[in-house]
Amino acid sequence: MKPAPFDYVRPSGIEEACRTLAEAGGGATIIAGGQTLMPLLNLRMSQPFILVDINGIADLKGVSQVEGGTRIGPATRQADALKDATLARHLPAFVTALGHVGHYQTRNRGTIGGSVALGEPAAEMPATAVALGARIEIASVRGTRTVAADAFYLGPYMTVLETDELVTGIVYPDWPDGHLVLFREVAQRPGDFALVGMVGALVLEGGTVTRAGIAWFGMGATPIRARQAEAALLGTALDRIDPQAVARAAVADTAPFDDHHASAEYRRTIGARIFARALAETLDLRSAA
Ligand SMILES: Cc1cc2nc3c(=O)[nH]c(=O)nc-3n(C[C@@H](O)[C@H](O)[C@H](O)COP(=O)(O)OP(=O)(O)OC[C@H]3O[C@@H](n4cnc5c(N)ncnc54)[C@H](O)[C@@H]3O)c2cc1C
Repeated sequence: MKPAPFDYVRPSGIEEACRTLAEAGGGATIIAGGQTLMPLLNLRMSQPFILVDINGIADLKGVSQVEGGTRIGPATRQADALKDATLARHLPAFVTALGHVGHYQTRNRGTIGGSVALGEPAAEMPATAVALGARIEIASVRGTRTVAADAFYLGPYMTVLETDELVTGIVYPDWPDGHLVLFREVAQRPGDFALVGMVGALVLEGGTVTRAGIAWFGMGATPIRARQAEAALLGTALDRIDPQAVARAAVADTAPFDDHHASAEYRRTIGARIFARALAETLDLRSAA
């Protein structure tokens, strides 16, 4: 199928993009990498009358160090972020998770902001933003606002974004050098969306966990912070950590559903297993699940 007719604009600045979105009164859609949007247009599941292409806006691209964190422009290509030295050094969990987003070909076009804004519950980037405590910068003709990733996701493909709003940056707070990365996902094939996955970061000081940020994907309608597991780990010495008990606590925070790929029960069972294994291996605990 071919898309329904639409006008195409390619603004060169954020202000112009926001103005176009506002003037369209809900009839415009942003296109970034197009990896999700193009099929939706072709199937006519999305029928905007204006397509706002943000790829000509230089201010929306690139990675920079800002006070207290690392900022990623939303139009940064996934393939470029994968090769970025700043991200490799400061956000290894982000880079690990990004390596599981789609395929080489889709990452060459797909953007970080597109993944974050889409709000697919089984996607890696939204859960990574939640786990690492990212803040999402948003602009419109009405001004700017910043929303914690935790509060950004409302449901499957549903976020707090209004139709006239543009994500202009994603800021990940600093995690200290040498922090540990947690990542596991189960998918039917490499490059597929995960059936279930978890991502996070841990800081160890003197054999005790002093900071933890962990989130699930594919385990509910939104990315889900593993709050009970984080609480169980914080302040706990390595030799007191029972990976299976922490994994059970982590699963208690989830709300998986049945779909044609897997049952909720499967997701709970496999989720607990991958969580316990990731934890045991990352912390080098002998009682691996
Ligand atoms: C074969 C295949 C496999 C894939 N596998 C995975 C996978 O395993 N994991 C995964 O996470 N993804 C996967 N994807 C999707 C991934 O490739 C996309 O990059 C991502 O979902 C959307 O990013 P995009 O830049 O292409 O956004 P687009 O398709 O251009 O846009 C997606 C949505 O985000 C909105 N949007 C984009 N940028 C902004 C912005 N700055 N502000 C506000 N709204 C914005 C758009 O309006 C649209 O609604 C896969 C895609 C394909 C084709």
